[in-house]
Amino acid sequence: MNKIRMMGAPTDVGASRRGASMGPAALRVAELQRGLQQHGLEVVDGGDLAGPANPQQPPVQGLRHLDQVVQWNQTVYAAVEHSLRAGEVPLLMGGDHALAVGSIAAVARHCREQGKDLRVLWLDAHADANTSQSTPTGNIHGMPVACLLGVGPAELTGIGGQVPALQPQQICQVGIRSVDREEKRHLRELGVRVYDMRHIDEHGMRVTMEQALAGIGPDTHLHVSFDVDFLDSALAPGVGTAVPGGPTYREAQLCMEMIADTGRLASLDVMELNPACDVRNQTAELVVDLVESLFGKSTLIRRPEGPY
Ligand code: B3U
Ligand code: MN
Ligand code: MN
Repeated sequence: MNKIRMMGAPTDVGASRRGASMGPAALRVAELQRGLQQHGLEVVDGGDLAGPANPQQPPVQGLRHLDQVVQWNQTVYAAVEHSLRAGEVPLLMGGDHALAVGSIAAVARHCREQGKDLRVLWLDAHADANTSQSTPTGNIHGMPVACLLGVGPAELTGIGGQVPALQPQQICQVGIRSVDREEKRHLRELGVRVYDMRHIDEHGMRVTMEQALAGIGPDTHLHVSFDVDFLDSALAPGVGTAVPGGPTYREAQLCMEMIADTGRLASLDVMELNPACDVRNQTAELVVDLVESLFGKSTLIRRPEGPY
């Protein structure tokens, strides 16, 4: 595994509930860097990126804080691109999930330049495929998937220089259990592969992840965009928009371990951790535990020849 570069994006401009801006600090307090280093990984903490404050304004034409979201995304885009160019594994610590536009646009550009096959795994309770027309809230953290697929304000869809940044077959969602009515139609029209909680209930996490990871090969760059509200809300209260009925601790561990087994994880977003909603930093500690698994904490005790 190449050197991992942690970078914080301490903002909540894409959300209406405040607090995700404290996510990077909570992950540092929960010792993310040391947790990963314990497993022999090289990890640097590049500190926090800077951007505009949260003006706490209402949405304008269905979009809250568009200018601020664009500025933060441009900064994230540049930082992730720089890290990938240096041969590192960028680990973006959000911050709200609107910043996945900049992060994934940078990864997509890098993959185009390097001739790599990009696959994005979107772990989330929400589909994040709203538009300014369909959004019930105006919050741009409910829109990054649509933006990456070319549907959204030009200032966001154009980040990275190619619209759309992603093709629908490159992204696959797992854990989804809260989708707005219009958003559901978008998802179908866009052709995004969604493994929702119903699918996990019926088939189990193992089969679900086998399906989600199918086709990953030696030339794949696997990007994981981990919205912490993916996890069951009883387990992970430290998020702004908690939804019950998510993966259990064991299911989440298996999910992360199966991703690690591919050996193709090359970039990561850890988003929406909200310490203002957490209890004694327990969600941050759980996230550190899961991110360790994502980077192969338990690989040595698994059979070396897995199905991936
Ligand atoms: N779908 C709702 C709720 C939501 C989406 N993402 C988060 N919340 N974190 C919306 O506002 O678009
Ligand atoms: Mn999300
Ligand atoms: Mn979410």
